[in-house]
Amino acid sequence: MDVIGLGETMILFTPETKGLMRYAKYFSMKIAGAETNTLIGLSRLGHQTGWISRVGKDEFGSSMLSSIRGESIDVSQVKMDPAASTGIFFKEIVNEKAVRVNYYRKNSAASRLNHLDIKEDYIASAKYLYITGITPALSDSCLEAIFQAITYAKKHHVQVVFDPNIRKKLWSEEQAREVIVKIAQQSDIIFPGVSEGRFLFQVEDYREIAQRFLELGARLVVVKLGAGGAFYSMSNESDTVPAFKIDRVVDPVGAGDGFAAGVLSGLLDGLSVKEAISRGCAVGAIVTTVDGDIEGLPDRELLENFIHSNQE
Ligand code: CKP
Ligand code: MG
Repeated sequence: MDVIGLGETMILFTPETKGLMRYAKYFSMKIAGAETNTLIGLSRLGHQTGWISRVGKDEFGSSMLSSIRGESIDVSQVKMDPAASTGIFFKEIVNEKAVRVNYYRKNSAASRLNHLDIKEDYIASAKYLYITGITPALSDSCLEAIFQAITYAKKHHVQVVFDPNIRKKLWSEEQAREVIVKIAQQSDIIFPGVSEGRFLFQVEDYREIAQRFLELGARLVVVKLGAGGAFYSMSNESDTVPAFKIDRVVDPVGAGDGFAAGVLSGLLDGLSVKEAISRGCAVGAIVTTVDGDIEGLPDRELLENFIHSNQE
């Protein structure tokens, strides 16, 4: 296995029309969740991935499982929980600049994930463990599950890759700060955004943000700068990687997950860190040009064509 991810995936409803969702009559149904967005991105690029989670024993859970299995992700560690429902959320595109996410996920099946759901052998079989700051915000048992997975990863020299993905709707600022820092202290690779660095360390400069994460113990920190590309820092090297140009952002949600998929794919392929991050920028950019969190994730051919056309 190349990458194993753990976290909640939800059914995503998007109104067919833009504007306030209170006026929407028709919705399209998709699936989305930060960790599986990344795993699907990796799988489309040919890497072996697995997902640990729970879904409800309901129609949405069945639909989600077959979609994710259909993306060639191993779902042997996903339980169908008869005691709770699959989480759902709505993505309201009010206008080009205002995209709002409305969750209906409290006490969902995935929030009942616990440390006993994490199998040591399974974690040990991966090169990378991919986690985000969303999972520990879901419940105490999810928080324990995250730390259990990290413990097994450390024991078996599996690299821990962490996207802070701070969701203020899910927990208090104090809790978020405390837990995100604790996870960062155990992570090898971290993908923060500038606003997350600002929130955690009260500093604005992306170089400073990277430095703070390095001091917590990470080996590689990649700060996402959106249209400005990315800045990475390691003990002996740091640099800025330019972004790819796109005509128009159709839907920004999922770009960070696509970015993570691109970087990990590059590292798995043995590219240099800088080249891997450039692949991350490319995948993140492509994702924003398509409506939906996973629909824009490219396969190798689409990725190569995009990179090529940007170089012309
Ligand atoms: O940070 P991103 O826009 O890349 O993440 C988007 C995902 O998991 C989205 O798919 C949603 O389901 C979520 O983040 C979340 O729980 O907010
Ligand atoms: Mg993100």
